[in-house]
Amino acid sequence: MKKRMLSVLLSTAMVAAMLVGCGSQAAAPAAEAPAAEAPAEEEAPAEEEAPAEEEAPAEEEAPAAEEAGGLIKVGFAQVGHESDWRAANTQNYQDTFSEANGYELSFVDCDNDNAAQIEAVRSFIEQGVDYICIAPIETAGWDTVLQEAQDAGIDVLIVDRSVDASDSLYTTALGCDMVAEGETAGKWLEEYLNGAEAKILVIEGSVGASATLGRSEGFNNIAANHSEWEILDSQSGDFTQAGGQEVMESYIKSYQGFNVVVCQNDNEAYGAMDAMDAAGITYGVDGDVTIISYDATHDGLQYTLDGKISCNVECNPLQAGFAADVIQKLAAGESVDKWTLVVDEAFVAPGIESQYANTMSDELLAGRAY
Ligand code: GYE
Repeated sequence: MKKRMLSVLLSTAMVAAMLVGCGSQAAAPAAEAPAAEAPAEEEAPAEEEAPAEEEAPAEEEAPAAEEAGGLIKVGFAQVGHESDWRAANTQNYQDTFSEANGYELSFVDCDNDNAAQIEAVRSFIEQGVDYICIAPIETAGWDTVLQEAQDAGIDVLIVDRSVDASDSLYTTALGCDMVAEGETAGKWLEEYLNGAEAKILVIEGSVGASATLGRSEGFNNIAANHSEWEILDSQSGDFTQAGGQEVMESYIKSYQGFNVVVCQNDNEAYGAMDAMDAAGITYGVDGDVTIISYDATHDGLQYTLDGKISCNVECNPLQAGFAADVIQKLAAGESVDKWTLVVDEAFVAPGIESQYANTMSDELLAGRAY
């Protein structure tokens, strides 16, 4: 049952990660983590050292997990491994919820299978973990298993994506505002086109995911104000490069004269660019088609710096520190906010000035570790 007596103080870096805003500064903890050495398993290596952080409060001491009676057991039901964003998010959880930091992490890669994810949560309940983090593949279908966790007295954190279920069924949620991300993309396009016509193709993320639903809703909110914009089609590329390529190849066969492609993550954009390259369609600031992408991972920002992706709306994957902060507070018997927003920015290619986005530069790219 619930084990709230643990009051292990987190390493300074974990706490500092919550205190700084997200955006590029929040990249600091992962940037300093030994990402290349960490195995793709439940636990980060014991030799991993917590990075120093100047924002850390003075009273935060090194973790005293053993004295406090053992490691905090955390189960994490991760979406899968569909994208570079996801890989960075997984690495960040494995680095943060390490034994060295006072945790025993049970990590399950649910491979984008909703039923498998619900079963993973059930097995965490059976194992009697102290806390469960769920990055929900889809928004729907969570009521029963969340009720089971609540009945078992286990705090649940809904992370990254959101669920339809009542917030009385989980302890807290954290992540980026997907609707706001979609609106940022739409407002940037509005500013960029400045009244010109747009024939838009959208490559959506995974069906039923809040990241997909929110980004579509936000973009459509802005598109609704523009009779000169036409969304020709909107289909799922499943947040993968192969999916983005496949959808773009079929769009190229079906549509002519499109001048905007919105990819709901960077990996889809890579696939869409491959498809356009093969078809001899030019894109980017000097091409016929304007590409908007989301995530702003390192490679996505490289393409933005190169002028191939015109606008890239960030979604910060370095969210584990926020989850650790919540868990530490709960372990100490403190109350937590129902929702923690991870803030994002947006980036545009050199030569574009925008009130909604930073113009890419070598310096901005150098600060992007994932
Ligand atoms: O944009 C995509 C990943 O849920 C915000 O999932 C996340 C999304 C991210 O596969 O790359």
